[in-house]
Amino acid sequence: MGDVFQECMDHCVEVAKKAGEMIREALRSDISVMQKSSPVDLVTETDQKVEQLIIASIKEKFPTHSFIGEESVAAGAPSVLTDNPTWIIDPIDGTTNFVHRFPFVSVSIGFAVKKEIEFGMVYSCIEDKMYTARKGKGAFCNGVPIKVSGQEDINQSMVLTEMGFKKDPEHFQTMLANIRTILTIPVHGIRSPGSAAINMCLVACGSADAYYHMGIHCWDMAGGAAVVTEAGGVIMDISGGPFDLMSRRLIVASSKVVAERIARAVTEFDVGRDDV
Ligand code: LIP
Repeated sequence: MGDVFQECMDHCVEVAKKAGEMIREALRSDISVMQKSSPVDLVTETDQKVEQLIIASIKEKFPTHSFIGEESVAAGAPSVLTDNPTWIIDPIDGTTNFVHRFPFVSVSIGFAVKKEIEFGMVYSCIEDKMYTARKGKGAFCNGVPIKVSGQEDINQSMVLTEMGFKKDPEHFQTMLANIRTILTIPVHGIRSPGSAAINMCLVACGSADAYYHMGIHCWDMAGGAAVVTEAGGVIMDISGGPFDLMSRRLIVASSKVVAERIARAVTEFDVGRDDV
């Protein structure tokens, strides 16, 4: 496919900038909030409009490509990754942050070919930070190269995770117990910025040393996975095995030793898959 990928990536950055402008504009007006699967699973008109804008713009330029978009899947579209070039889109990663005007809100887009991520982009649109990465070509924030901290000592690590309400009481207890286990290793601290994609970029630029999560989706992970990998980070499954984009869980870290330490510390719970 040669440098069609670069063309795709340039277009991705352009459309994400437009999406970011739309999100910033929406933050200046009233935000109407709707519920999805539960009172803490939110969607706004802006999520839907931004996704439509992104998909329409990409479809016009690359009509044969496939899409997996958070809001399209919520509306019944399939969430299956095929070999076809596929854009994996989260129009607003951090919707709860957006609703509260908590300033970590991103547009996340990953581009996969034959199920391998070729490039990723995360636009933290309130901070105006554009993270980009293409396979084998490094990771950047606003055009400046970034890299992970390289931290190998878990005791000196800043760890990110998210604390969502879990309907299954056993899952909820396990999530809280995992936080306790990590804190008592001990680590320097745990933070929850509220956007999976931004969390991965924080590890990518060395502001945090690790991030783990069970229960997110491929659209939360695809863009950031490219960024953190190209920044020299390690990405793996929560079990310590290979990362699987459709598995709804991951660990990213500044080093293999930190990622493996987290894998040993956390207890898994079943979160299902995106593609079943
Ligand atoms: C969100 C993630 C966040 C997680 C939420 C949700 P959304 O994505 O980025 O880290 O805690 O459960 O998945 O729904 O705002 O795109």
